[in-house]
Amino acid sequence: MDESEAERLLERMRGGDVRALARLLSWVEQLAPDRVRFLARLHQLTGHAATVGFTGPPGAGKSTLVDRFTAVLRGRGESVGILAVDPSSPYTDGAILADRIRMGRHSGDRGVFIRSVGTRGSRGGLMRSARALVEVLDAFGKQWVLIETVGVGQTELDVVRIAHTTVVVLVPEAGDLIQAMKAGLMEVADVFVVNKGDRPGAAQRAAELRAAVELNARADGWSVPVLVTRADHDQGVAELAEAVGRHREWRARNGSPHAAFHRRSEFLDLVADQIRQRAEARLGSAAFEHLAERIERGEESPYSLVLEALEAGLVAPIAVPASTAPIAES
Ligand SMILES: Nc1nc2c(ncn2[C@@H]2O[C@H](COP(=O)(O)OP(=O)(O)OP(=O)(O)O)[C@@H](O)[C@H]2O)c(=O)[nH]1
Ligand SMILES: [Mg+2]
Repeated sequence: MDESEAERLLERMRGGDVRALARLLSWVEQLAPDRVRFLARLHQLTGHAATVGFTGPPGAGKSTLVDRFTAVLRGRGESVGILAVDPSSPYTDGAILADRIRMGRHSGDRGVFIRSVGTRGSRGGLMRSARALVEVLDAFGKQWVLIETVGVGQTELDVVRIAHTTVVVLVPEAGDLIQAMKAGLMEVADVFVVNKGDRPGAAQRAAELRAAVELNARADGWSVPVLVTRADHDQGVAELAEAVGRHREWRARNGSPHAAFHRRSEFLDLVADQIRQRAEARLGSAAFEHLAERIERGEESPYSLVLEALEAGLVAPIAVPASTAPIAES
């Protein structure tokens, strides 16, 4: 697929064509140089969707909660896109991890679009793919984009940073809270949920979390709500939707103090991606092969060969190809 075909798909997608949406998602997921210009123009069509990240340890009930949250939004007639991000999963291209994503009930609902994203090599690569996917769903017209991550590693924290509001889902078991704190979840949570409220210790865990939240009062002034839910029985989900709504309004008024920093570091990463991809595109050229053979022999310093490659312009960024027609705002 080339850029002009992507634009035709975009037009169909803007008209509500879900197959065009699915194909575009697959295309932008790989942030190849030829897709970046398209994304740059697509970005002008975005900024309307509210994005919510759900993270927390495996099995905490994130998918169940996303599913019930989706039901609340659909009850209000609002459209929803869901991204299930699993860094450890080899599945890509929209393969749905059916047993992981307990959202079967929305499968016949045209107002809900579910997509899963698997590994993308580097952790930053996955985050940037996920952001591109969110932007496509936003441009499609989804009013909400929910992002579920599996696990609580650095990748997951990076991914939830894409979201305007981050919901951290824990369970009553004590070890979980300690793990969460170690993993840095205190810093990313805009809303805490203690799910599986039917289990012993839920109220105590919530009280501990509230104390921790008070102790770590946020510099930006948002006071992080702590909710107890029982997602499988639909309990506490309306309160969660209310808390997310409140955070969204608060953020619209106050902005996010971290946003500028994250935008800057993400920009640098994108630049580095592009340079790397362009450099890789030159692998195999005669000049590069000549250098590579010298590196393989191991007789010369790799550092001096790097300098030589740079000086020879072998890895220098290449001019960006000419643009095609601009995307019409509609
Ligand atoms: N007892 C109880 N079980 C629940 C509750 N919410 C969800 N579950 C169950 O917990 C299990 C895990 O739920 P999921 O929604 O798949 O959890 P998850 O966090 O998405 O799991 P991963 O995506 O694998 O990390 C399922 O069997 C759910 O039915 C709850 O409030 N109480
Ligand atoms: Mg899940």
